[in-house]
Amino acid sequence: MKKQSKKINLGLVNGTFLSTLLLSACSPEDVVDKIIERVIEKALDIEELGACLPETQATAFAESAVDDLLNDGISFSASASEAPYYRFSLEQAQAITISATGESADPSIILYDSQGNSIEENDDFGDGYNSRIPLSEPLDSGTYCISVQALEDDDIPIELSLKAFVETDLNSDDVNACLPDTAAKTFAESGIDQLLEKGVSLSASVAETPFYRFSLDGPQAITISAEGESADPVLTLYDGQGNELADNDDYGDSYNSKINLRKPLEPGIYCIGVSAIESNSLPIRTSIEVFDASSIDHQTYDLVDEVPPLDGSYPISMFEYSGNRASTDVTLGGKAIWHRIDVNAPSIYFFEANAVDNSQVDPELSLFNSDGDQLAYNDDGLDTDSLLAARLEAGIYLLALSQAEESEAESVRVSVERFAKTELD
Ligand SMILES: [Ca+2]
Ligand SMILES: [Ca+2]
Ligand SMILES: [Ca+2]
Repeated sequence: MKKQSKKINLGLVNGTFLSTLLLSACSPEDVVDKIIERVIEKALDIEELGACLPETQATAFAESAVDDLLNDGISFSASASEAPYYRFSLEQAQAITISATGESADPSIILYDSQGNSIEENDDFGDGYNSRIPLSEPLDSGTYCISVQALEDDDIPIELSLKAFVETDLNSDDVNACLPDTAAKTFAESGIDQLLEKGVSLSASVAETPFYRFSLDGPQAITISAEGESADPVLTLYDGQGNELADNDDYGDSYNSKINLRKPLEPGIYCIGVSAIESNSLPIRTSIEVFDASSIDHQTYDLVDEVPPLDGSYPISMFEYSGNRASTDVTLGGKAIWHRIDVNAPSIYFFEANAVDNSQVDPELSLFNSDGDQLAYNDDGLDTDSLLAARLEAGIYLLALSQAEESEAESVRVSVERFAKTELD
């Protein structure tokens, strides 16, 4: 599914706010937390919904108490802008579960008592973006209110439901996780280390085989691929305990998936989950081979699908600092422009990308560590310009400047400002 993956979106209102905060700094940790919190709020443009007070207008779940309806459950579907509040009453104490479903809206819910005191809240339950409040302890009889907010899009319908609590509501319904007892096909009887050079692969539909298990006897940097464009595969890698390590839906310019693990996996047991967006009955070829940096197409760096290597085989610029600031004008076309940042001591960094010379370019910034993990991303901080804040430990980082909307090659000024932690003491 071609969809921009959800990224940590950090932005800032303006430099003034930052300077003020930094000058009034008393404790660096506090300041940074404040800045980052503020930045996240601004970037996500979250308007705090007020508490649900007795006089607050709310959609009623039923004309009278909902007790008799809980076994079957009751639900409403409406966007958060249409129905931000729901009210219900209980004649007797009841253990209930409240759910809000609509992943693309990214719901977040709060349960209030009749006076507007919040009892419980949830944004994301389990792996996805849906919300759930499972209350194993019965709620007393009385009137309650639920607020529903959409963090992503408040015009997308969210299904809000209320039903009797059952024990399994406490489990995240991540049916896709590969747990130690999950049935899975294996690539080999034992460790696949010796087979990686040639690669191992198996072909099956998701309906036949949703999981593949393999083990490594030594540390190995590997590449996992799933091919079958008409099925539109999605790959997820789990460790032996079922913890998710990495995932990918679409890689490069296709619907196939690929996970490159340039940092070697430790010896142990791993499991690959293969799902499909289009079809569970079409075959998908799942393979594992040794990771080979030279096999990576430069286009994946141009498109910010992968972090380029630091060996000089791909152009990466360094900032030229004057004091703690650096700024450079670049011409940004269809390819990302990469900068390397060497951090010697824990510091706070601010990156900006601004269109200059009246250019119409819409820049975006992504920050990665040298393992290729994305640490921060911002498209629009102020207008369409980008702004990123990050607290960085010593190490090597990479900043990608790219176009959010493809346009002609245009001028962009990319700037960086750093603050050593000690300067904030
Ligand atoms: Ca959510
Ligand atoms: Ca895919
Ligand atoms: Ca932008």
